[in-house]
Amino acid sequence: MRLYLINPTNPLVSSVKVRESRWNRYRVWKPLSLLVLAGLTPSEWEITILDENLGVPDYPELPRPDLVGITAFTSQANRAYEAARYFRSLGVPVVMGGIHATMCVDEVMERVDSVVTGEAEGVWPRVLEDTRRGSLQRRYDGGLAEIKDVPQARHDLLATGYAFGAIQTTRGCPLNCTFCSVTTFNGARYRQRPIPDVVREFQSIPEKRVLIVDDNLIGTRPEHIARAKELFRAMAQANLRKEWIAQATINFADDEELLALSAKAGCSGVFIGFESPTLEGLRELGKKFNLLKGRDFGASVRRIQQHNILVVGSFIVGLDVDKPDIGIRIAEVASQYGVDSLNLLFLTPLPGTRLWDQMKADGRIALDTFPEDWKYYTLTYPVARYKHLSLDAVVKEMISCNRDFYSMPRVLRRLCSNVCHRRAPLISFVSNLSYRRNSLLDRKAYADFKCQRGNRYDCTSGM
Ligand code: B12
Ligand code: SF4
Repeated sequence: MRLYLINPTNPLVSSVKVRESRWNRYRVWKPLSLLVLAGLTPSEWEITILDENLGVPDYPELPRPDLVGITAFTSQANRAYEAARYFRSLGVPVVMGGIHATMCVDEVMERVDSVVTGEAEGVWPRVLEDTRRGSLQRRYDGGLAEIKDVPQARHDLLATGYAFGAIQTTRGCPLNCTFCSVTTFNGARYRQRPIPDVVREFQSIPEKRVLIVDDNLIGTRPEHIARAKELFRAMAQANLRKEWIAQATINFADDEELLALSAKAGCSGVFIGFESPTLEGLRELGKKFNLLKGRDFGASVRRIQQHNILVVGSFIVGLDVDKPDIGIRIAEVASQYGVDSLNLLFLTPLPGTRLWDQMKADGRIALDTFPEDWKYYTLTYPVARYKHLSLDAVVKEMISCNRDFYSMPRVLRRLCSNVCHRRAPLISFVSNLSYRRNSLLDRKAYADFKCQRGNRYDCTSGM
């Protein structure tokens, strides 16, 4: 039995534009969901993973499969439907799963033969067995998996073409920020994989550099942090010889032992959501964790960097509290905090989030011709009506923030500082150049976007 697992591309995502910016070669990430599905697949299936981010295959040239499985974030949904249409026209059954299929079941049901909602561990073997018997069901619900059932991902199947491998060590997040779908999808209970499983899987990853995809690697409670320390000790002891990057909340900086152990285990960078430079902004987003009284973000960033760990700071523009000049303010605050790279995103209502429900109720979702408009839900296009910022204004804030933070003098200043402190200067420099180049590409993309979609914002600004 032949199985194709497809990761659809979205050409509007700047980090997959490898031809336009060679720095993006370092930012095409492995579709871990498909490696996990492959790990759940019995050996009688011959599996091919087709990651369209490395180039869309010439499907008619490929042998006919017995089943096609497609994953998709919301921003990939359109391309997922195109691929599904093609294979269904050949009479090949198509099953779709992942976050978009879970949040928009009805839309997806209309376009594929079968939908898997939730995490796949509990149901994927049954999907395959039903396919083999010719009795594929219309819908399977995996719900939340038992964390011990998460298999070893098949890292051997996509062994070339990427700068980073990928692994997951925990699922779920208790924080439930308004704009984020993780708590709805993976649950509020923080589930941690058994440490020996994680170490064994790490050892099977061919790349030297690895992205740990966890939404919050260390968790929030003392028992989570204790487990993170245990994991880091085990990783150091296993002498993995890997450098890895991960996502964490700012409490990562609060525990010296945790920082030292993570560095020893190979941590070279963390991605931290600061989200807003103002308290009102943090309150609006429900980012309770960053509201800790008396927290000095600059000092927190420095404590992390002292362990030779780079910090990428993520911020969001377009909050109800954001007024003109928020872009420059974010660039200044990010520089004050001393982050090594800045990732600025538009506030985007993603289906299944509290923000979606609120904006929908308020009639503020500007791009709502679905599924066509999903391609703009990359967080790099303004898809909503913002309270104090028109379409032009919010785009201007994005551009001015990136122009300021990634101006050449600032990039070089950060490079010098990282060289002086021997803090992964090369990685940081490449990351800065990649963000800089992508922000230039995005500027061009906004002009095209405005021509094609600008009329949809008629009632923006000063709502
Ligand atoms: C790693 C990651 C990335 C990587 C992507 C790597 C890749 N190609 O997969 C990068 C950094 C590139 C990325 C980019 C983006 N991401 Co992202 N990302 C994640 C993250 C943190 C982990 C994903 C992951 O690997 N999980 C581990 C695997 C094992 O879990 P999984 O994907 O859920 O798969 C399981 C099930 O969903 C299911 N399943 C999945 N696919 C399929 C397919 C079939 C056939 C079946 C049966 C089952 C199935 O089975 C799997 C095992 O249980 C998630 C958060 C999260 N917790 O999922 C956000 C997340 C998926 N990202 C999100 C977003 C918004 C984006 C961006 C749009 C914006 C951004 N800049 O962050 C871009 C879009 C890129 C694009 N190409 O369009 C949102 C998506 C929400 C949505 N409705 O789409 C999430 C949920 C985060 C959030 N805050 O809400 N992301
Ligand atoms: S943004 Fe981060 S902290 Fe907030 S709910 Fe999502 S994963 Fe958790």
